[in-house]
Amino acid sequence: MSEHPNLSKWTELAEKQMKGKSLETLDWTTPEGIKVKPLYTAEDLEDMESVNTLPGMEPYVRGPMATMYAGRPWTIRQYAGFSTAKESNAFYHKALAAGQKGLSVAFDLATHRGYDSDHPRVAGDIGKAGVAIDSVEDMKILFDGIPLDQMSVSMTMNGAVIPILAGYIVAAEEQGVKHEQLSGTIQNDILKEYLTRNTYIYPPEPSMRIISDIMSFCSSNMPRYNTISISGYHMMEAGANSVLQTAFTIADGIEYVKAALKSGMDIDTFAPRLSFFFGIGMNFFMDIAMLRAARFLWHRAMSGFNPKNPKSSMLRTHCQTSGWSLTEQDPYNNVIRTTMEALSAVLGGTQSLHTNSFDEAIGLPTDFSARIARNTQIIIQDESNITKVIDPLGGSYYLESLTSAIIDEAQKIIDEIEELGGMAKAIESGMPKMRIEESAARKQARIDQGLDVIVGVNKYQLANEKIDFEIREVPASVRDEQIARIKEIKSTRDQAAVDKALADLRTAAEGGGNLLEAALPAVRARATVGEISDAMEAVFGRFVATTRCISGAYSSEFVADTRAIDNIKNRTNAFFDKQGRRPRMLVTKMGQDGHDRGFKVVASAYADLGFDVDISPMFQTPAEAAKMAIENDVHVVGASSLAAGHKSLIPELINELKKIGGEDIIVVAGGVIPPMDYDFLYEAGVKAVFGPGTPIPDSADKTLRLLEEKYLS
Ligand code: DCA
Repeated sequence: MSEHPNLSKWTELAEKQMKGKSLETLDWTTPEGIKVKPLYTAEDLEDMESVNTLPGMEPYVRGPMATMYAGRPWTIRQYAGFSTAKESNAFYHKALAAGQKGLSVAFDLATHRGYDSDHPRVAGDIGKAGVAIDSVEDMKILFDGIPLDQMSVSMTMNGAVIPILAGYIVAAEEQGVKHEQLSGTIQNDILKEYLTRNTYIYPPEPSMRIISDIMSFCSSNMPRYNTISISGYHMMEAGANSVLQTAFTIADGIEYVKAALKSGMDIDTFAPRLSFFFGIGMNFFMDIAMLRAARFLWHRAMSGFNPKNPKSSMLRTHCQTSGWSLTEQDPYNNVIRTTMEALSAVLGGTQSLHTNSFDEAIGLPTDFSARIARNTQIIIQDESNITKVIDPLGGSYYLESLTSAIIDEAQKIIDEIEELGGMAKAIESGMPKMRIEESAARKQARIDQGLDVIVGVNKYQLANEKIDFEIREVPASVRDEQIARIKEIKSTRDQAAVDKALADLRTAAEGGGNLLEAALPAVRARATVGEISDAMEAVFGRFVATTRCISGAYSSEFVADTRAIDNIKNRTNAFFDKQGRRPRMLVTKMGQDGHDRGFKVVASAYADLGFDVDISPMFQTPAEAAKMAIENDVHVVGASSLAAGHKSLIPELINELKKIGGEDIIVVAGGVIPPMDYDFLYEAGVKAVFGPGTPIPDSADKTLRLLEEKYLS
């Protein structure tokens, strides 16, 4: 008979197998700062508050529903949208026929920021990173043949949330669907926009009011509708580790609850329809634990508001696999990454899931890549038998320990935020943004040193990268089509009715009523998204963020081998000795692309490497970026593009530079740029293109070489 497990005997045996090396060398500290041992046992679970609970019961660690997937699997909900409403509608029909269960609409950046497609600021953005919607006529086409009383529709919209939600409601009315029949989710999470995603329009205070107005309207008129999707996803994509993602997301949730209570609502009227959205990365067990910990923390936080309805403290969430973890190099590896991340979300107990397409680091998903992404979920649901048992990892010594560790670490940050006066105040102080950026810079440094392995990027790279699949491109004609439709709508509508409705909306914005309710007549009268946004902007103003950047985090992660960064530092110093100033670079983002992780990480890392770095505000036009480059007398401009605007915005920048005497300024580009577009950019005058996954010392080396050739040879 085998002996009863005995930990000290195991230690003895393991140490023997370590041949003299200490067992502690097998410990690993995660990016969250959590120490992970090579073995967990029952001893680790003693006195742990979060173990030994049941699904569907407080504190919901094991899932919000009693039967979870054994009763009903999660919703396969793929986030999609591109080009025109007609093209996106056709894509949705195909996806639903092939097994997708819920819709999730991606809007283009112009729509997010409340600009109609004919606005000059957004010429490079129309239909690129999502579908272009200018009026309810576009909304009706988007949902043509999709019965809105039966299909739950999620819409990722935060900035222009009033005209878009009103557009969806009116499109449903015109399908004969009543408000109370509508089910779905609006993202409506503005705090994280100031923190990471940047598709805000108005300043924080009126934006928080918009959220309360939506909660209030929906709780009275649309009881099946989730009024917010409190999102950590974008924080993860911006570089937040799992503890930061959990803490900031829960803290955002607490802030929304406080705002709704302050506006006079009863907790149980709105809290059951708060929902969440988490990003799932490649740290497999960590992110399973994260979802379990988040449910515990939300229940704990909500208990403080004394709800009567148990649903008020039940965290229900959508998850998305990480776009950031996808690589342009050896891209079929992304199928495997997404499968791992999907499993993590499912084992963590998500209610709804988006799995990314493998080509997303290169371009927009095609029908082919979208099918693989969707089938990843269908195969897990239908072939693997994973759905048969609820929270199958519950009780795992390791997983429960991780769950408890995340609870403890995230709670400390939540408490810190409470001390600062809540999340809105914390965001004002810059604390969460700095923490996320620091986490991102450290992660980049670990990747650049090969400490965090990414197959195909810093290990087992392919000698010859070859794209052997189709890439979807959105034609520039989408903008012309949208402009033509706006013209037609404006010429056929009752202008007096539009003017009155917009005036009434302005009055509501000034304090006289619910904004969503006031926007409905304007939408019915065919006012456009831009006009409705402008009416509110006239009262609220438009928010402009200040762009700040951290320093020191990137280079301080280089401890083992500093040769790559020392080489660059020596050369920037040599440049200074010969030129009397450091190589100076403007890092900029043009168009409405709000992804700021890449350009922030590049800016802070280049500064650590001895460059003088200027960082432009977000949402620049090419002319504004060129002007800033001249004014700051830079040697080089680095343009970051992640939203498919590179082919119009970057050549325009070069033209604008030429126009104002900046033809000498070197332009380099980075971001999600398909390799087949590189030559186009080189011909336009771009001197180097850095795709996703380029190690920073490599891009800095190449940029510096361009400068050395020009100025030092
Ligand atoms: N037994 C019985 N009923 C169940 C079970 C079960 N095991 N599981 C789910 N259900 C019910 C739910 O209670 C719900 O009914 P309700 O509307 O009457 O409350 C219905 O089935 C749908 O399930 P749910 O878990 O709410 O799934 P979704 O409708 O897909 O909603 C949620 C998921 C996260 C709450 C939502 O906010 C969402 O879809 N978010 C997506 C956000 C998104 O797409 N973002 C894109 C970036």
